Amino acid sequence: MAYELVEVRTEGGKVGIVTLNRPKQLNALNNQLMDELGAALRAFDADEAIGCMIVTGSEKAFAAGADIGAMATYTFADVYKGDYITRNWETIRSVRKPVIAAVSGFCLGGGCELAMMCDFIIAADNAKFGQPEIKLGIIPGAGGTQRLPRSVGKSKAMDMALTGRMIDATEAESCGLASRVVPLDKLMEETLGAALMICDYSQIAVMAAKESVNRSFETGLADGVMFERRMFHALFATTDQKEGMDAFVNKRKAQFKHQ
Ligand code: CO8
Repeated sequence: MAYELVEVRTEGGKVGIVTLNRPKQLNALNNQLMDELGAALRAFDADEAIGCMIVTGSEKAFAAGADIGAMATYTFADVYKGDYITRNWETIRSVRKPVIAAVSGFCLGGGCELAMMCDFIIAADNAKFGQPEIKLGIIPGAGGTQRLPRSVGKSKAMDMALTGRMIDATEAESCGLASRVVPLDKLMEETLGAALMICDYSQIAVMAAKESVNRSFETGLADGVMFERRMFHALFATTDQKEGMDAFVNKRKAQFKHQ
């Protein structure tokens, strides 16, 4: 696929990086951009050489939300029947390898929802998160009212969804929305460091860890713990488990084969 609104590259042959690229619109998300993002992530997910992905934006904006100009004239019938603003929004959920959001600048509305669909968020110190849809006479439509409270708790999620106020990177980290905050000029270095670290672990164990953590959002504790237990048991069938434990016992670095 030819990419216009995202830039796609790899780092070290194993990290797939997708950079949202509509700078004049602060990376506002439209159908074309979401199609391209979905295609890029699916292609990386299917690529044996890729172990982790990063979604990022510009210094000024990760993404300032869905494209308001494009949405402004839609009717209920358009959005309910059609594919207008729903296309590829859930693609990230079907990606089995880890996806890290590297967020700088505005991360608002659909942009914040997109970041929350990634597996974790590393925020630059200039990042600003918010769900300002209420100011437009709508509510979040891509998981903001569902993933945000699971991430930051009811009170802050309500505060953000009902007032539309933005929170800065420090507040985002302290409430659990972002996993860490780093200086803006270190954002890609830090995120790449995390991604490369993940790539060097057993890909099967990494995928299993992701699947298990995600299961905690879909199920009760007893079922979740049993799911985790079975995944844990299954990993003893991998060559990588033998390698990881043998390497520890013999005080050497593990060389995982992803098998
Ligand atoms: N859509 C379209 N264009 C945008 C958007 C947007 N979300 N955000 C910014 N832009 C454009 C501006 O119109 C402007 O364009 P122009 O130069 O042609 O006038 C350009 O980007 C720069 O923006 P500003 O001049 O406003 O820059 P400021 O630095 O003054 O302000 C802000 C930056 C605070 C980010 C401001 O632009 C803003 O408030 N943007 C809108 C934020 C917003 O409301 N986001 C939520 C949108 S609704 C949504 O995301 C719902 C998602 C539902 C998903 C459903 C899927 C199923």
